[in-house]
Amino acid sequence: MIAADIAEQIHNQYETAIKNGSLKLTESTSKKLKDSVSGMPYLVNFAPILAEKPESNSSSESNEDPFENPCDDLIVSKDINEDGSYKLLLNKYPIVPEHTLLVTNEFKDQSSALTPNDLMLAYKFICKMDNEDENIRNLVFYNSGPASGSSQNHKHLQSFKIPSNFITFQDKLCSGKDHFLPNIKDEPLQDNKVAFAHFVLPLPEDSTSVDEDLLAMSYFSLLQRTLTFFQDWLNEKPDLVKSYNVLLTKNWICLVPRSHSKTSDYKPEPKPEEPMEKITEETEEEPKKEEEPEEDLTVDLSINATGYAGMVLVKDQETYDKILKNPDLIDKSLFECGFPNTSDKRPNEYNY
Ligand code: B4P
Repeated sequence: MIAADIAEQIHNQYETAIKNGSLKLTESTSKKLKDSVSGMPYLVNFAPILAEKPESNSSSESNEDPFENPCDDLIVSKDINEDGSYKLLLNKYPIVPEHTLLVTNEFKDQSSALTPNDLMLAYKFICKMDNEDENIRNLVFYNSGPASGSSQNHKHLQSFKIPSNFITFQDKLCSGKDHFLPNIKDEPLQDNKVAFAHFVLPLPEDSTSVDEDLLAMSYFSLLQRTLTFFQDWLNEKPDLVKSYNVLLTKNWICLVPRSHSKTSDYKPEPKPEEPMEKITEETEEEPKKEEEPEEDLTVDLSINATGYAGMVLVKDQETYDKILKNPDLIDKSLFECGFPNTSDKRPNEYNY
């Protein structure tokens, strides 16, 4: 059982850790943007100070597992579920306050699938943390596999409050829809206006009807579709390693298959060569039109699960400026780090 006052415990521990210098909130500015095609809302967090740090905030420099013996100030609970399975830690390097980590007490691999117990714990945690009267909603996410954006191999789920007044595209997709399990007739929800593949299921409004079985069946039905990509792309891209993001709120669950953790790893397919121009015997040469320089559409983004809820972390000024000028670059980046949207495709036999 998760303690009834867990939100208060997190708050108090966070204050202590800040006061003692065990945790430092990285300064960032945030800006709301919208995709011009899909209308997908974005919240871009710009944290230039992170660009100065090594690629991962983790203690990977020492190859140590930072979650094995965490500093006391970061521990909210050593046994959050009162069954020995999970501890609750504060994120040592947050950019939003009270960002927490649900970490397995025994070492488990971050690429392992979520268990019914993991899912139920995450859901119960959200139920305890959400506060409808105060309009507080929480997101739990899981970055699994090398291309998912994860930097730590010790199994952990993460959670923070969804910024107030931010509506994710999954919220819109699930609005007014009842919970269902996918079958041959009803595929998981997928917004056909965004470029990247994702699979979403609405969860029951009444939290008392949500149990381990319902969460596990929802998760595994989405996981099956997610893993189909790695099966299908095996011949074309044999180096692909199974990676995906899980996003969970009280209202929905979403899985996103991942091909790259950052945009700089993406290599576009080479364009087919232009046919050679015919040489004609015309005498008068037409004056050559001055070619407009092509707009530079490359951005440098590392994307984890939060990106696929529209919350994007930007570390360098150049990328930030480009995104402010052209917010549609976010959808392009989410596509490059994911797989093509499949909402117009009929399910094949692998999906079942
Ligand atoms: P992972 O799943 O492995 O990786 P991640 O969240 O993508 O963060 P990463 O470490 O790659 O950092 P990034 O520059 O992308 O999670 C590992 C978690 O453990 C991280 O949260 C990390 O901070 C934390 N951690 C590492 N060592 C620790 C220790 N000794 N004790 C406690 N916790 C430890 O992102 C920088 C920061 O911004 C990360 O905290 C990230 O979670 C957060 N972030 C990224 N996108 C965000 C968004 N859109 N909104 C809010 N926060 C965001």
